Amino acid sequence: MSLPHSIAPIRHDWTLEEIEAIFDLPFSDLLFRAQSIHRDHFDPNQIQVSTLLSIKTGACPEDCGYCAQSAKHEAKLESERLMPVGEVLKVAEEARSKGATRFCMGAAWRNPTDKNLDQVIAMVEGVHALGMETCVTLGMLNADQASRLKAAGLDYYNHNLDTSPEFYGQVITTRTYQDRLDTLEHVRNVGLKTCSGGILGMGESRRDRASMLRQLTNLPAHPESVPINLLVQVEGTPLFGQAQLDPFEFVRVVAAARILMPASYVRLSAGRTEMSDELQALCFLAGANSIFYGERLLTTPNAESDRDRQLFERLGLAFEQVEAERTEPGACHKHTEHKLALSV
Ligand code: SAM
Ligand code: DTB
Ligand code: SF4
Repeated sequence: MSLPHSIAPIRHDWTLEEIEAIFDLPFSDLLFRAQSIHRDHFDPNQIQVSTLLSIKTGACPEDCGYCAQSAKHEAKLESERLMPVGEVLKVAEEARSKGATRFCMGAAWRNPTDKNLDQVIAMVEGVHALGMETCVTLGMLNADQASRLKAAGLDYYNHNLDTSPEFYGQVITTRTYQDRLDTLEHVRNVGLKTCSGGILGMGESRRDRASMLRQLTNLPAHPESVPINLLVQVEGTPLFGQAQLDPFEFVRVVAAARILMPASYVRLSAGRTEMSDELQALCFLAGANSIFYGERLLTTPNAESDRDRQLFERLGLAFEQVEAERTEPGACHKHTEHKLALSV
């Protein structure tokens, strides 16, 4: 007779030492633990699929060392003004017809002005009316802007911590770590779902990676979505030419994120063009259950959709479709399967 299986509690009090011990586990033990926790909360063969669109590109006043869109760097990039609502909705409709259930819109702003926000709100309402989940990432928000977005029907706000508090100053100097935590607090306070994660491969140490995850897991509520980006190296940015991260270290971070935030979606985010199919499969095994799908991220190419469809088919994975009734972390997620055939 097998012993009853107890589900690990959702915790917000992890110490750095505990998290470092997770990172130090033998690889197979780490993956087994992550996959077991994953199965307590999710169907392991379903992947949430989001499509990303840059609604306002480049000329950003911030100096994030990884980003092609900073006006402070030499990256070759055509700046574009805020897209008209109709054009955005056309792209969203196309993404929906290919199987995406969430549409994420990104703008290269330090923070939106109230006039900017009026236009973004029209986009959110339009995408919502298409029956898709909506996500925006617009930089820093104040409390009032967060509640306006909530009232417009926005589902998620993406705002990444990017790295550990200790390493942060080597990557960004124009806004503080506390600024980011404050924006996340405004977003949480109005009942928007938070999407927050970071970037790996910027020259940070394993301790920094553990420390970043500690910040995320010890927030008052776990972000519902945790994007783990592999740095996309863009010529002209300060971080171009960084040494490549050991791919197994990337998988370890995904597994640790799954263990620390059991009921959150962990997104295998930027950087998939540089990953083999085998590495992505290991990430799914480690508990990643969300991807960006579609040919472009914001300013750089994403993995080809054909390749993704083939990979899903080879691995027996399906696009997840969230039912109208939404669920919160901690509850068991309710999904229906979205047949891949629909997306071809
Ligand atoms: N300007 C807004 C902000 O920074 O909050 C929103 C857009 S910004 C491009 C969103 C996130 O994309 C960043 O926080 C960062 O984590 C990620 N990102 C940007 N450039 C990247 C790159 N080259 N490689 C990996 N991730 C990147
Ligand atoms: C996130 O964590 N990754 C996305 C999204 N949130 C906005 C952005 C990735 C950007 C990759 C580089 C580019 O295309 O400019
Ligand atoms: Fe601007 Fe966002 Fe890029 Fe930073 S990450 S430079 S805030 S667009």
